[in-house]
Amino acid sequence: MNDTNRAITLDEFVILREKDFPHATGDLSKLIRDIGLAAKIINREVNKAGLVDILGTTGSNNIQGEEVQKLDIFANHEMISFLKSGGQCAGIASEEMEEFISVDTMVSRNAKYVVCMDPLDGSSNIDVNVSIGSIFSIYGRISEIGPVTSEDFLQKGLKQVAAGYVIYGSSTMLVYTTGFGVHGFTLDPSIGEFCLSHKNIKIPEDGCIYSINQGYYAQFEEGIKAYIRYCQELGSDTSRPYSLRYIGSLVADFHRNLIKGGIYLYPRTTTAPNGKLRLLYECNPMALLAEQAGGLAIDGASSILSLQPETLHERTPLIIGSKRMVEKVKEFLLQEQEILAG
Ligand code: P6P
Repeated sequence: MNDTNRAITLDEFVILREKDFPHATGDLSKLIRDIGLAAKIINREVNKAGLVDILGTTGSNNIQGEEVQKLDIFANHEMISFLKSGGQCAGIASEEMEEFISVDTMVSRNAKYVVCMDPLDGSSNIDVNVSIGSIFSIYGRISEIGPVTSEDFLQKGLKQVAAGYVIYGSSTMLVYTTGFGVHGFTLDPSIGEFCLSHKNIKIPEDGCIYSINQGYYAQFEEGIKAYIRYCQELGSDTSRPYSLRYIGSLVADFHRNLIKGGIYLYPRTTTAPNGKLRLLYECNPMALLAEQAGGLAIDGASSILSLQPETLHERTPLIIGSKRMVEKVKEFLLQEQEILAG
């Protein structure tokens, strides 16, 4: 709260935080506000999905071979529309589009930023009323002016200038970072504004919740199997057995762990050797948020943020959450490597 003890809106907050950037022009603030506007429209449709003909699938599959939900397409369209009209985004890469697009309008073609996004993650949960989310990652473009290039998008996660997500849950929240802490805003429907509700979020260093699809247990590498067994054992030194919580929605599982402490794992499997989650618009933004909040994010061995993307939709294993818990997984994986090395 500020001295007038009223809520601080997202728009006010991003303007106030421009002082974090000595040469701020306000462009990044405008871009984050544009994403907030799109999120309000998506939220409206997500909240009434059961009432209108927007549930269900489009009957088509996306480039990942996954059934495309009508709300996926709607969310992608709305995000693109607001990013285009806002004038701060020169190009967009999306889970819903095979190729990136240049925003070739007078105001945008020389804009400073590009956006990678998963406009609606976890959309298979829409029809059963489980929390879903939008994920975004913002980079400074490398090309100077004109149409964007793949180089503008294929940047390491540590180069992100901002990242965040919107969770459409029991309440709708926007959580973001520009590299100066992680801040959460809750949508107040009575005024249609995201209001600061969680300033400078820090993930607990340890936790007692683990999120993983144990249905793939037989396909995991031995180190991951050993960690799962560790979570399930009685442990005098820690609060084990941990609780298994797996929503099937990365944003929802991540958000719970961010607030309460915990770990989310989507490791490689024998049938998905690079895991399922995409580096550019799922893992990198979540990894920046995790590290800014004091947590860790690895692919098993390396920091997610250090990975050099080669293609727009490449996948990576993801182990993300409370620092101590991620470090424990790394220990088990290192032990497995030592055993294999004989
Ligand atoms: P599985 C949703 O499709 C998603 O990308 C994440 O949000 C979620 O955590 C994961 O996939 C669920 O995948 O294979 O466990 O159904």
